[in-house]
Amino acid sequence: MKSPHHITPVHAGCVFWFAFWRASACAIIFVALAACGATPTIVEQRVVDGLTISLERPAQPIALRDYAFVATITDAGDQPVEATLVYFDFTMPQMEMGVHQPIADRLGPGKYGVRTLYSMEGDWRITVVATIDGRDVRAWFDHPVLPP
Ligand SMILES: [Cu+2]
Repeated sequence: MKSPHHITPVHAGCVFWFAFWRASACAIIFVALAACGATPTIVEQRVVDGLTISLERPAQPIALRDYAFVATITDAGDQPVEATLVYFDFTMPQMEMGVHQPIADRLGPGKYGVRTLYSMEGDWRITVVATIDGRDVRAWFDHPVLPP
């Protein structure tokens, strides 16, 4: 199976949905290429302590552009799980970067989002940190970011 990072976005007509799945190390990936003009996004899932944390992010992000990032937390019964605090920790595993940990807004049941940018190109890791019942649950998502 090809890496989702090597998939070329396809625009056929005005609305084109492309979905595939990959199961490896508890990860299921869905790619959705939405209506014309919208930034194609990718949703990746991680299972942590019986909870599923998914992150929707730009499919092929470019540095220094503003994007929406949305985390969704569900339990084993697929019900939304509320967190008292959710933040997104943006790091680069291969280098020391300034701390960038925007606190997410609650968008709905079990749904938390931020708008922010990647400060440079390269290999990034977004760690979603959710405080649930007094403990921190973490899920991380690695992906490359292209130069502006
Ligand atoms: Cu860097």
